[in-house]
Amino acid sequence: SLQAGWLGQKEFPPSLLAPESFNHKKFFQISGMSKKSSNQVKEIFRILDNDQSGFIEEEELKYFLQRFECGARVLTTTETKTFLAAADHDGDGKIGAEGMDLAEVEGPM
Ligand SMILES: [Ca+2]
Repeated sequence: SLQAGWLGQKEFPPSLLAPESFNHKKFFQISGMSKKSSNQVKEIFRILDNDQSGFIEEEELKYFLQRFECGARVLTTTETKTFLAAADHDGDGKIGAEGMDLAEVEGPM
């Protein structure tokens, strides 16, 4: 799995990890993920796509934080749905397109 260090973090600030506090835009900003190359974003996508279906489904997305930090909590249903809705541009209920959806999550606050 990925580690916080992979994103240039020693550890994530508690504000990102507290229940119901997850904000994908803040996460992408603080983690530096928005500055990663498209190849790096694809690597993240492959790891998040645990069953290699080519899509990140809701069931996989809720483990988002755990992919970066061992022992991190799972996202709540609300957080997962909000994140998914932001990244799911074609409305099929999952994140696809080789992670490009994921890269485009970053946008105006
Ligand atoms: Ca999948």
